Amino acid sequence: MIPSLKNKMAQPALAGLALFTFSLVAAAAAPSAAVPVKRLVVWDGEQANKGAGWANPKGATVGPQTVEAHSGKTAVEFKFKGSGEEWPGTGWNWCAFQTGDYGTDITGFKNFTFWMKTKGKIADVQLNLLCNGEKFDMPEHHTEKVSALTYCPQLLDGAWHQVSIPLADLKQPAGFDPLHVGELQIFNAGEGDGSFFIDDIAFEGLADNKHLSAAPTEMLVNGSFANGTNNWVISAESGATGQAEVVGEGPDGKPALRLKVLKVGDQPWRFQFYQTGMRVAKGKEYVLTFWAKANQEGDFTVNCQQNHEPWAHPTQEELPISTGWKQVQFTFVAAWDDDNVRITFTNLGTAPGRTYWFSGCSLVPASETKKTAALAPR
Ligand SMILES: [Ca+2]
Repeated sequence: MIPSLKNKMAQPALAGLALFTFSLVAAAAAPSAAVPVKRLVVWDGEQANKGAGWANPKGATVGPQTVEAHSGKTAVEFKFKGSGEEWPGTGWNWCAFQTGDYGTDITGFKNFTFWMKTKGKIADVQLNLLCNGEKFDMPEHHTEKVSALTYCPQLLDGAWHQVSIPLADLKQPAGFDPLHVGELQIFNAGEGDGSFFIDDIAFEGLADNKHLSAAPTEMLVNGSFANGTNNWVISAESGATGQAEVVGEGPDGKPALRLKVLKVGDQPWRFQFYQTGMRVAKGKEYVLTFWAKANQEGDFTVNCQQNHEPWAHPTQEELPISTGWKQVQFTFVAAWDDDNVRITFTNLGTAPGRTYWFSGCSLVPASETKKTAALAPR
């Protein structure tokens, strides 16, 4: 019998369920690059060490430990004891059960993979993936379960093994959101008394999906601010000071970067924020889209700038900002072939007390069409 796992988080009274949260360093599990990557580690206990879990039945535990690890010093241990009736199980959520726009976009990947070591009496290792919902654990969409033993028959021999499962085998039900996957569920389907050690949870391999390769490539990392201010630089200098915080005050409660000017410097641009490291091609058009508002009407400037000498920024635009959320688009044609440009939101340091909110930033190539106009420096 498979117990109903539906609404398990929404019903904390469910007998035997234990929820474990770990406020480890909220380090970035963010994708390491905007271009398609061949491997994305979502949890390894070291660089990507955010996470929280639940375990069932009563007495079972889950959490990071440092006795057994595949990488570094840390792996998750799920320790359980139970009869086959109970299907001892756990969920390890690498978004730490954050609600909203969290989770991993798995659409570009071919395989789900992790390292595992087992100890004690084990019956089977069934697993599936969960996506995040708009609210905490709702809707709870699971892929179909598979047995890890199908992919790694020697898994129960007590040594570390990599288990690699084609995502195509983890069949997604209607409504499953592959853009926000956040949890590995894993079950000992049968009688058991032992431990699963899990480390280096990752997605690997590029999906051979023509439809996806035609989609625009997001060039910003953490443009949504879902990972706080990771990948962004907030700069106040020459006397300018300010406060920066990521808050849930964006459109529809999404994360927003809130910047408050405390003191202005000698120039408005002394207070700015930016992201670096994008590659642009001369003559190619790019579209920056974001949401913005302020506590007073005014204007500010966005540009695409070289992130090195001579810091040229021929492509910039002064934009109005109002007290209500507005989605803003800044289209520019790259003036150079350059693999280290930055997108800067600047001229923010105009008056003490002025507060800005930015949310949902995205930068994509407009098309492959070469443009010849608008290349003249201003
Ligand atoms: Ca590790």
